[in-house]
Amino acid sequence: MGMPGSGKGTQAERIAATYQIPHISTGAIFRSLAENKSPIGLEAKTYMDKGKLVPDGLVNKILWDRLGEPDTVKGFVLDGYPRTLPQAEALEAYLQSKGLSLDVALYLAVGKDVLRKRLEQRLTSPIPRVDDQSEVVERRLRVSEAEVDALLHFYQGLGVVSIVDGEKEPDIVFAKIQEALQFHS
Ligand code: B4P
Repeated sequence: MGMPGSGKGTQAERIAATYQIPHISTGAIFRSLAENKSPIGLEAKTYMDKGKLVPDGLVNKILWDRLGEPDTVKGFVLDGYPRTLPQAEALEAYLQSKGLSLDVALYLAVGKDVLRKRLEQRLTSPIPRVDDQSEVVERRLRVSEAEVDALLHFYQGLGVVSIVDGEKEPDIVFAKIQEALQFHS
């Protein structure tokens, strides 16, 4: 969990590579579906390009499809999901129905000024994202704040949260994440 630009994608990639489990990013799935001009992808793109969250029903559908694939049997790292309280509740119900539970919910804590800078820098990458333009970024930060707080509360209630300082260098952030994973496993 974390605000846009907090490094969820960056760290989830490392977790997946280190623990040999699939990295499931709802944002990346939507971007790839949109690139391939699939109807779900094009619908999701209309929300993403404006800095809005994609509706829960649409996100849950693609997530259940992905979690049903055989490579998830030994575990998985979710990146960018859940992003709202109804998604968190839906995920809990889904996991319970499969006799599974989350090991840990990681929260990457990063201040807004640092987030703005990171997302601005990502605009200069070879494939810039429409949703990293400054006016869209402001909306994403606004939209995300209450949602992230609600998620943090929800997972604190389940006793599975680890808060990691996401402002440090990526290697240091990852070392802290590994400590948290060890603690919760
Ligand atoms: P995402 O694809 O999840 O992307 P993000 O929140 O912008 O970025 P992330 O936190 O992964 O940061 P990153 O590692 O890239 O979401 C995009 C959109 O998809 C959403 O706005 C929404 O519309 C839609 N969506 C996705 N999931 C959804 C859901 N469940 N429900 C509804 N809608 C959904 O890092 C950002 C930058 O910082 C990078 O350039 C990186 O190199 C840099 N960086 C990372 N860690 C750093 C560090 N420690 N120090 C310095 N720089 C760092």
